[in-house]
Amino acid sequence: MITENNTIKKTALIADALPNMPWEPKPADCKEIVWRHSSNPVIDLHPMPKARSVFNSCVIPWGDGFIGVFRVDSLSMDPNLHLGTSPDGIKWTIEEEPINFICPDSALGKITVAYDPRVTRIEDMYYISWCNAYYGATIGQAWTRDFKTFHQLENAFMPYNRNGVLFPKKINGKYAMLSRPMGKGMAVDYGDIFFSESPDLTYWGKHRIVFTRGPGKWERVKIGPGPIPIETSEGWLLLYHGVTDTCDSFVYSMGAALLDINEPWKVLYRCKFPLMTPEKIYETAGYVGNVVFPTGVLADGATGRLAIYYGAADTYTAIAYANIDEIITYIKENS
Ligand code: BMA
Repeated sequence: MITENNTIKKTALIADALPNMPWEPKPADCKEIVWRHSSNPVIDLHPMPKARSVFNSCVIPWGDGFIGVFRVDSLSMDPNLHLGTSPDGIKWTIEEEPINFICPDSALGKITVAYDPRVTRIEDMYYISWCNAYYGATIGQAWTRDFKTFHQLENAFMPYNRNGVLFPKKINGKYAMLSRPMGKGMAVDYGDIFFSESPDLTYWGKHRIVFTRGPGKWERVKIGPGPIPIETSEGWLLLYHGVTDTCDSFVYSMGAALLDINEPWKVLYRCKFPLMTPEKIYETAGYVGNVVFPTGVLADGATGRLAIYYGAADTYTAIAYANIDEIITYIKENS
């Protein structure tokens, strides 16, 4: 962005330096805002004996490397959450067995179906949110300090809801979450992004609409928050998925918006174009073709680099890169 005295105003990424995160410079011939890792997918089909596919997962820095909670679809196609570790954010070792969550109340029920996890660090605590099954899809929650013992919390909302994404800091003294209430199954009567707050992660309220589907065709069927919001000097950067319909299926793309820092239900800018649509073979062909589904992001506060982890075609895990300045400028110029 050019300011009045003709200098480039840089967007600050409010994040620690992360010099060891995956990164590749933008190829010289690339005209896009977001570019793909050259050896995508980073997790291929059948990465371990009991897994059919690993996708829609979330990674964060941990020690000298990285750790993540992964959506693993088993050989029987049942999704569950597994822990994974990596020295470089690219080569992942994923545990064969699902995470064993300590349940605080048997009435919550055993976790049988769990998918699309997000991991949020708030101070020295790590919170996991995911799509849980409790008489239908809702938002499961848990915490850990060490990634060895995991404590389940109450479900955040009543069914039906998906894509619960916790902000990485309290806002006005409260935990803050974006989610996407929705009809049963694949019903698409509605599917818009809401904000909610909670004093204790149990009682969620003060629900506010953030934004609704459309108007662009690429996001006319439903939308949902993606990775945890990214704090910048210009507001919260929200990457999200937008879904359209074609004559035979859905197409999932990645969009972006900038939300107010103190009142994140207020949208400052919303990009009218998707930043990434399915185009590589690993995105267009798989168990569910034409899906890019961003769920994790690594950010380097020193350089403004982003590594976006996304599920491709409900089959693979892939990475794309972006630069915070370019994304923010693009959103503002195309909102
Ligand atoms: C959504 C979720 C995601 C999935 C997507 C595309 O409703 O089930 O896990 O990636 O559909 O199939």
